[in-house]
Amino acid sequence: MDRYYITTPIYYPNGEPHLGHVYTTICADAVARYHRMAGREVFFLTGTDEHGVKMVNTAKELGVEPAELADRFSATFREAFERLQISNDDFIRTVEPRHENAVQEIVRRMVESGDIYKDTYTGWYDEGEERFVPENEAAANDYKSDISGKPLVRHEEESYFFRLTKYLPKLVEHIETHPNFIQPDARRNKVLAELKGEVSDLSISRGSLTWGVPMPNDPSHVVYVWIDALSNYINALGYTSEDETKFEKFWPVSRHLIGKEILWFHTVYWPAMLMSLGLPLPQQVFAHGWWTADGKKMSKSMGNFIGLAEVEAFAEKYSLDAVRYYLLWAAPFGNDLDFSAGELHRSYEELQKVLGNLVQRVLKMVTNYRDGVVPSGTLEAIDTDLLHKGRELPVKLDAAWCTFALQDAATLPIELAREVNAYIDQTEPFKLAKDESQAQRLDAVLQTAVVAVHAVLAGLLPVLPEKAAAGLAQLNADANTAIEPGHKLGKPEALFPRVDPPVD
Ligand code: ME8
Repeated sequence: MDRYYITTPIYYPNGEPHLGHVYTTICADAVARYHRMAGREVFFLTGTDEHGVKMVNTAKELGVEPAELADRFSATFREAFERLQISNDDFIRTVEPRHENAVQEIVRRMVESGDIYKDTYTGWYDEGEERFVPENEAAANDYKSDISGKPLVRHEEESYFFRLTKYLPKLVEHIETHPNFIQPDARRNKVLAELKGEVSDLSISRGSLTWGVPMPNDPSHVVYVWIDALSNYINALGYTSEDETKFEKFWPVSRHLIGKEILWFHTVYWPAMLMSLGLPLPQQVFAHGWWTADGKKMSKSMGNFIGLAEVEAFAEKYSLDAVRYYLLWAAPFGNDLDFSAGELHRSYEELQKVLGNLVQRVLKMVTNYRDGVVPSGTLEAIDTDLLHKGRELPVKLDAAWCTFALQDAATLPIELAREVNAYIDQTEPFKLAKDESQAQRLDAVLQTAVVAVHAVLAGLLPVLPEKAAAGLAQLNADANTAIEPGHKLGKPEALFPRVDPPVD
């Protein structure tokens, strides 16, 4: 069986999740649901990244220990994802022994291959983003963070380094010969251009920190964020543990879905680390865009985000499925997006008017004219055309899901629903029903419409798991049912009740 491994970033549990975290997780969830439905063996991983300065600083501000902060908000993320019906197969926390042991073993192996050495590091440091900023970039940004605008801090300390530069030629070659490795294309080109500039070895430890995984060769240092965080993707599969079955199954058939701000780490540090371990590289890293507010990235450090409570209030008002639809619908996947309650409402109305009404309309006609039983008629060109489009939908959807064209994946079935509505307007079954001599024609139209509606609903299942399943239940069917003449339909019920527009 085909295997498919998809991951989200592991999130910092230094506060509640916000729209950005929910976005990546819901997108990954939809992809995971699609591939499961397509019969693939899927492993979907998310989790929390609990070590590092960011956690220590927030803990200090709140007057708690980092471990307490991590426990509290990691649970908040996990519970939020449960309420949002995320179908992850695992949730990894970087404070778990399974992760910490693996990080130590990974560093041990890197030390053994001669890829780790001790030196002094001096440089500009962005505390919000937890990274050293190269001199030229720091100068270009007036020694301020390009994300938060806060001043960069001068750092000098003893540190262990990873020989990143040793792997750069091999990495550039890999990126150039595997065009799908980094997507979208524009982002790949940016990484390649930066790789051709100045890149230095990577500082991977801190002596000044105690909140982290101790370096196995020198416990006075802790492993610094990126080796700790990135290795979660293989540690969750049991890499270096006694049971590597999952690792053998799901590595490297992996796709990392991330926000664009962490693309460099995922496409430069992570592959180099894997090369040092002698492991194959993941199949793809896909970087999506940012939800912005007034043109700035929504983030915890900026405090300008739509929080979990707001997301859940929208789900309460419109249904969770409608929020999922909006997130995928709002922009081509990969682009930045701007949250708007008015646009969310507009996308809901699309579901209501195009999809909800269609399902009602077709079910009611079959109930009223044919006692709810799917008839059989002689098909004309207009019917077979529509049926052909219904059969093409899964092919188009597979291409969309496999290339992370998630906006298309959400809207292609709705486009078909629009065509079914147009087909009904054109064939006018309500008029045919009034003319006994048109009974056979009516049979063909109703039969065609039901089959097409079934295709629409089946195609929407990964995006609207509840609503599409409810629609299918009204058809007395599931995604795999072949709608044959004689099939008895269920009762029509409104899928998308009327909701008041937002007041501005
Ligand atoms: O970076 N728009 O964690 P994090 C879209 N722990 N997506 C957004 C977003 C926004 N405005 N804000 C956040 C970390 N995200 C590290 C990752 S991975 C080995 C370690 C999403 O809590 C997006 O997926 O800051 C982004 O990459 C992630 O949350 C960052 O979450």
